[in-house]
Amino acid sequence: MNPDELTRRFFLGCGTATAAALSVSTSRAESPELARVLSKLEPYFTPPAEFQDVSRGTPLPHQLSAAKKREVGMHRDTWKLEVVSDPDNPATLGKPLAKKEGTALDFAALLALGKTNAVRFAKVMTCLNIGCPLGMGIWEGVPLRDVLWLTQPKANLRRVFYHGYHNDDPKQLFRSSLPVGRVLEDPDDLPPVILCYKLNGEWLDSERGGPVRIVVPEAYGFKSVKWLTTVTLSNLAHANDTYANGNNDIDSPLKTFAATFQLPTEIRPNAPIPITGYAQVGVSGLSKVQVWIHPLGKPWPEDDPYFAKAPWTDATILGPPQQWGGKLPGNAIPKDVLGFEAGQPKAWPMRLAKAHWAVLLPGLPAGEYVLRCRTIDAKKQVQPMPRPFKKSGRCDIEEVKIIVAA
Ligand SMILES: Nc1nc2c(c(=O)[nH]1)N[C@H]1C(S)=C(S)[C@@H](COP(=O)(O)O)O[C@H]1N2
Ligand SMILES: [Mo]
Repeated sequence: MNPDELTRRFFLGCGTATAAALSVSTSRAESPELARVLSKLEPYFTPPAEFQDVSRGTPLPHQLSAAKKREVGMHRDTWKLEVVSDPDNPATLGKPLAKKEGTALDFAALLALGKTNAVRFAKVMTCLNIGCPLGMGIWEGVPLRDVLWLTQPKANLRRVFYHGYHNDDPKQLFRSSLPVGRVLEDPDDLPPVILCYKLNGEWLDSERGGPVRIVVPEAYGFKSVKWLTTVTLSNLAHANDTYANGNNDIDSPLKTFAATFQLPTEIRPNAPIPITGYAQVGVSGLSKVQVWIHPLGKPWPEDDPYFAKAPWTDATILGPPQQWGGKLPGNAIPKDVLGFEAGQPKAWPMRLAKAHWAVLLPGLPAGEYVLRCRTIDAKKQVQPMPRPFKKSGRCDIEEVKIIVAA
């Protein structure tokens, strides 16, 4: 990034910054310390090949041979989606999409729906059990409800289950589910649940779950099942997700939290300390990122486990980047991305996405310290609240040891 771009992003910060705060930002943005760390920021969107992979399976489905992938439908030419009634809790369907009836949906039919109905939206993919997001992308596909309606459901439909190719081994089944209402309607301005076939403008590759995966905008990764083969429409009244094993809270929408990027390795005494990081912006949005440095080992009152009484310093939330990264075609935001207009976000920071932040802290005497960062969401809830439990998604206040030495 060039220095003007850095200054501009730093400047723009959150739209609510006051004049006084901005003048502080300007002088900080000009500091060489901050410029150096800002120039090393990750791109906003992740190139598809650089997403982290946490898929299960032996062998991993995306590592099967090209011939095997073709055979089992993990190729655009052979992919078939079944949308059928649950034999144990039947939904009443006029026309199931089933292989044996020759009515399963193929890729050409999905794309034909996409011609008029495709949607695109930005979303960060995060595993409920891993601290950092796996990647940030623009996901594109057909709303699942458009395919669901092809089955002419009449009644007795309460839950939608779905799973992907799992080596024909029941033990490897990875299944997730949603209440039918979430599939049919989008509450709270959320994008629809989609049958996704493109990421950052390119066909969804095999490692990311191609040819087709589910993407649930507001959910953690386990709801976004890869190598999709089967949707089961059911009258069961509750979830049956594979991820319910392992004590996971499977109804948890994305949380807001902050984390730092790598800190400078050498911090000299009394030299200003530049810090950058990202925030995941969950369903409750993001209003602030704050940091606090405390001497290592110095006690903190036990009745304040979330450090609410600490002297936190506001960081600057960086504005939208000029270069979005992610290997987007033509290096630009594609047309008609939900939440964007003329290639620019309508609101910032964007929900269900990432935001970058930076701050320059005053120097410290030699010693060992703990750096903490936290978010305050758009509803004024302070991390790790309002949902501090680990098994509903990571949101612990990050603690990083820093050493200031001559
Ligand atoms: N078929 C299938 N889909 C899956 C999984 C899997 O193991 N098999 N893992 C899930 C989990 S736990 C996560 S966090 C996301 C990760 O998405 P990614 O591998 O594209 O980063 O995929 C989800 N979809
Ligand atoms: Mo996950």
